[in-house]
Amino acid sequence: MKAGEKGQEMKDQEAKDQKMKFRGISFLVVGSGLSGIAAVGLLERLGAEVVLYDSNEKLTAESLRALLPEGSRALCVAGELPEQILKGTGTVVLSPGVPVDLPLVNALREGGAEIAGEIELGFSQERGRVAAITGTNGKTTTTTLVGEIMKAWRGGDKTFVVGNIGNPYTAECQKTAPDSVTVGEISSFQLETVHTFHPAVSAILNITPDHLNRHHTMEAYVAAKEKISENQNREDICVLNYENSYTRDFGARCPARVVWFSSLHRLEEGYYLKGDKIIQAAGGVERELLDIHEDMNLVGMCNVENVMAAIAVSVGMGVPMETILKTVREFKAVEHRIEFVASRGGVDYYNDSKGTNPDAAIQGIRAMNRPTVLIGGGYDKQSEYDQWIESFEGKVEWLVLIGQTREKIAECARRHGFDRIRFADTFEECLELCTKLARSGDAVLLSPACASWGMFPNYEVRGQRFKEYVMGLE
Ligand code: UMA
Repeated sequence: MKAGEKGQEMKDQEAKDQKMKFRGISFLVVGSGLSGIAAVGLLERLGAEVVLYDSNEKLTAESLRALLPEGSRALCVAGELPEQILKGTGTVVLSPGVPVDLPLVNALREGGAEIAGEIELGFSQERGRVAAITGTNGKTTTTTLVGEIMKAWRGGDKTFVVGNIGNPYTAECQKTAPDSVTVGEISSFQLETVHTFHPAVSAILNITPDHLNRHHTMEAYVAAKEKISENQNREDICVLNYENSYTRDFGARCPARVVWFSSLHRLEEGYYLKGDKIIQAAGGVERELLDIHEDMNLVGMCNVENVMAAIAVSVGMGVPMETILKTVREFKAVEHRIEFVASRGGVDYYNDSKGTNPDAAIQGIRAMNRPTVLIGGGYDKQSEYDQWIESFEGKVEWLVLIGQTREKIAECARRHGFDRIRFADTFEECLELCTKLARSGDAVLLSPACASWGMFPNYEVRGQRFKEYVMGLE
């Protein structure tokens, strides 16, 4: 038998063993969004018995079934969960948007069910190495950049970019191989349900208040983020931001070897910004890697931090520095993250729809270098807006507010002495108003400091609508 055939035989055997492990075990997948549907797909491919459940009473068993691939044997349930399923479930796979402290989840837990999620399930099938990135802001940009670096190093067919970025881990994990790399954008929601997840390199970019309606306290939110490295050891790496008080504190407790990055301080070891240059300091030797103006197409200090983190993660994964730097030089902004859309009538339009919390929106406004008409407001995540308003620093000409939070933000702005505020009832009205208010030389920035829910299904649709409007302007 040739070596290739033997390898294939071993792979087939492994796949059979995995199927045996799952055969007959009953799984309850909660949530019929992206994550839930992909989880059902994986579990069925592994031979497990699956119930797909969604608590949305507007859905029906038929509408859930229509979301599944043809031939799926999963039992579909919408609305109320029958008692016998509640009691007879072995493992529950929660979608990230389902809170882990719901009465339903507590009842399942008390009934003896194990609670897992997309990341845990995907990792159970992982055969390669994993780099995992979390943080309140910058996750998508950093994950995308690391993904591009890995593709340049290992090739597109050996690189999988998964998780919160919108591509469920469970859809890709079976394609992984011993020489493949998985790059995961992992949210705090997803980290709440990991148990054995063990990345070779992890990163926490920053932690600032967000999602407090879900996690309730800052302590719980921070604890969820820290779970990214709970199974790591000194052979693994955790990349941390030296300038964030939460991540700096975590450095002392982190089970992995810490690699720091800093935009403000010179570091003995790690990556830091010196003037306009990103420096690598290692073993007493300093190397100038990049000029942040000449070698980067991304704007804002947040992106300098993202690039430093991406370099640190990639070096940790073993990528040669030349491959990393070449990719960074070619990398353009991620969609919806301080994305330049177009110039119309002398006004530059920027789409930062991913600015879904005050801290992310601060990065957006900081990146502007001219008078700005700013669009804010949306779904109420019980955030505080004071620091965001303070970050306007005379740059914001008008604040145009939409959505559930508009009164709360207006009140906060007035407390800080800012009253150039206008309200709009619809997104269209808001966009037309911005075009009227902006003068040649100004910027219009959609960076709302709030989630889009209530007016849009997600921030992508909000950003897309903004871009369509701008592109339609004369
Ligand atoms: N549902 C229930 N019971 C509940 C709550 C929700 O049955 O108590 C059902 C809803 O009726 C709906 C489904 O669950 O049918 C939605 O599940 P979901 O909210 O987890 O959404 P998915 O489409 O599965 O997308 C999820 C992530 N969503 C959230 O975390 C809210 C996506 O992140 C992620 O890309 C995807 O899995 C793949 O991993 C989005 C997100 O908004 C981008 N993330 C937050 C953020 O970035 O701030 C964390």
